[in-house]
Amino acid sequence: MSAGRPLPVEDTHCIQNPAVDQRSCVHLSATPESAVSPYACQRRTTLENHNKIFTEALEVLALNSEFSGNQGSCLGFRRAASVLKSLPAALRSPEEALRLPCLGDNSRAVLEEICECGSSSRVEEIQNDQRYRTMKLFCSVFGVGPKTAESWFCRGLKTFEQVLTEPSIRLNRMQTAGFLFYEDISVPVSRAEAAALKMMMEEALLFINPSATVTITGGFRRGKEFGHDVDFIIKAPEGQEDRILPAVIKRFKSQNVLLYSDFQKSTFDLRQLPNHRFEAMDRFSKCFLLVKLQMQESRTGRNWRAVRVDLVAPPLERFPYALLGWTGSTLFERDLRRFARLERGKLLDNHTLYDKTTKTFLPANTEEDIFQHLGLEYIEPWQRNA
Ligand code: DCT
Ligand code: MG
Repeated sequence: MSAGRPLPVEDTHCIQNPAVDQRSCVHLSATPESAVSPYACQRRTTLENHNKIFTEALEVLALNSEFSGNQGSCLGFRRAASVLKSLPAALRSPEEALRLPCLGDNSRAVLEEICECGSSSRVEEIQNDQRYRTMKLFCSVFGVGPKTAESWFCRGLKTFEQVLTEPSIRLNRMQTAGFLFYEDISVPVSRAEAAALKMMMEEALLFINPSATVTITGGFRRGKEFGHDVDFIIKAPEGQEDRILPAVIKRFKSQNVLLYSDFQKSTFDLRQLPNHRFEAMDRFSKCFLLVKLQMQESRTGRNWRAVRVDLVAPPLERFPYALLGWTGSTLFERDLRRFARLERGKLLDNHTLYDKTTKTFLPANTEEDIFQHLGLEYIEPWQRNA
């Protein structure tokens, strides 16, 4: 919960109102067609953002709250930005925002100032703040999260050089790779590069098990042109899922294209109920890789660049839940789960959907089945950019 003025925090909404679909929606105009739901999974959010000037400012505030360990405030600003991203047109006045859900007083104050002055003094102050700038720089390294970044900042470190020459700092394997390939990893991955990586994956699967298939998930499945990594989900024949990723890693190693790998063995249990904590990772077999992608020419003078690749291999029967979870966006997924729990009495995560009333697991062959179980209109992947 935020330390200062309370912001809209998760789960405060509609607890007593099971008919949220109609009643909790806020109307932009008098017609019900323009109602905006407080749940991202009831909004269609494409990549066409008409309110960038506001959403970029709110995202700076969200990141600043995250760096301060203020999760409630961070989520409040992210939700506000997400609502604005879903609008079919730019906000014309701060008064319009009064009719929108998820916009707390702090978010509204920022919108007002931007409408009046063209920018937010609070956002500018944050962007010039040494702590914020240093935390952002450190967190841009693969393997460095806000806690590590903060501990480095609190020791007076402000540059990569200072971190790398500080004798008391011991980098882990991931961070070492992060610094080693920083130049490559900090350049966004293009859709064409993601397609080239998919071909590498397909070649590896053809060698390992020709019945296995691979699908791009994450931002690229939502239509993004660039991403910080490429996310893949593997559909393996029944009972084969736990063998696939170690075999892919072995194949990439033998081809000398693997720069780093962190394989996480499956701890998946058929009978386990969905996890209440959104932040908890799923229990499927997965790996986080740094892969060499062949290129014609490179800024670094080599004929390859390092790219981050995440792979997940769920059991066949759980594929639709995993695909839905790994497609994102993060806020869309968070709201799907929140909606399931608060509005439908169901528990959802990347593994399964559980009905608390009937105490049953609900089967799904497709993502559409999951939306149907939840009584939600189907939202296409390219409309999940919440
Ligand atoms: N995800 C998940 N469990 C994990 C990791 C990710 O459910 N352990 C989900 C959340 C979003 C999606 O997978 C992809 O994650 P990211 O790559 O972090 O997000 P993105 O939307 O693909 O962003 P980018 O385009 O920058 O890669
Ligand atoms: Mg991604």
